[in-house]
Amino acid sequence: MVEAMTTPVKYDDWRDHLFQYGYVVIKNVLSLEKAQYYRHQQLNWLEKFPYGFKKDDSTTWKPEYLPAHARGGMYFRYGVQHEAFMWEARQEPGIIDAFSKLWGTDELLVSFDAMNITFPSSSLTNPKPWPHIDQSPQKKGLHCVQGFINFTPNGLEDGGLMVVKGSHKLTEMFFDMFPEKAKRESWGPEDWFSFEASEVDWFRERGCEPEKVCADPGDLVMWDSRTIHYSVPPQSKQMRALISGAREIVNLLSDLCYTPARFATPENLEKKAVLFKQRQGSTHWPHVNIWAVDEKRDRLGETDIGDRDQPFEQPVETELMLKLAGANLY
Ligand SMILES: O=C(O)CCC(=O)C(=O)O
Ligand SMILES: [Fe+2]
Repeated sequence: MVEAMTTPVKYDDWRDHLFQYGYVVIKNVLSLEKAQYYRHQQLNWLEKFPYGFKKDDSTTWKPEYLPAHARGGMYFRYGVQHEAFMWEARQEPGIIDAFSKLWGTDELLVSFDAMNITFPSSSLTNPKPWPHIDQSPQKKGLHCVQGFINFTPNGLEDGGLMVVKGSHKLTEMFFDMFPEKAKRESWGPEDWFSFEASEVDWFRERGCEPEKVCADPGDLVMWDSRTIHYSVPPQSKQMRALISGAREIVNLLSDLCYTPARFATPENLEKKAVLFKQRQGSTHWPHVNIWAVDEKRDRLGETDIGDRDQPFEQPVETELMLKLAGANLY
């Protein structure tokens, strides 16, 4: 049985905000220099493909010059989840400390999740909100807290993560009231539910308003997987007024999610270790939903000439990394 966190006490730190509003921004988990280093690594990664992307030439910040991605900037393929810099980021002490504090243990697993690089060009963005939660309506209580480490300035106008503030406290009530909705088909994973706009209104009528989450480079954003969330594109007018050089890149981050290793069954740990050895990406979840992200192998409707299933730079396998990956036991 998977353990869910019980209703928390007051901590007098960022955890109170997370539990009350369903999300939190933890400031300066990485230094500005470190954030810039990772931003550099991400852009270099895009330049390694044979599609013509150049980080210093904004005319190439378009899908035809970029590896295949989803929703304007989420990269799931090409073994990116296991690039050396992705693993370096996942082992950052500030990030591990935050998740250890949250769960009350430093024996954690980490997800093999996507990387996000979203450029301000409107052709890259998906303007339609896609409000959803990443925890199954069948699961009770808190099972998963997701996060990302942010590498670029991200203000109100810059697009990025929207949360429906406080909705994590009402999702259970929503599915109790409308049990037939919980059975609605979704695109695959069990731990996903997509809301219609009228359903989000149900939450708004109960005081949960959508809010743009703003963050500076080096900040860690965390949210309860029961909090309704989606991403929004930059509002282009304001964006053009703000842009200069590399700061035109509005949303550059790595998705991160850690949960206690004891949440995983031995079977899931084994599956996770296999995915890790094969350098496959998986879902947002570290301890369940362990399967390879099976994306289509084409790009812009054609055979992908830059397709690959291994990272360009293999990560150095540290003891911590092997434990986070489920390959070594705690
Ligand atoms: O782009 C974002 O910030 C949100 C993406 C998302 O839904 C997720 O990471 O679960
Ligand atoms: Fe999500």
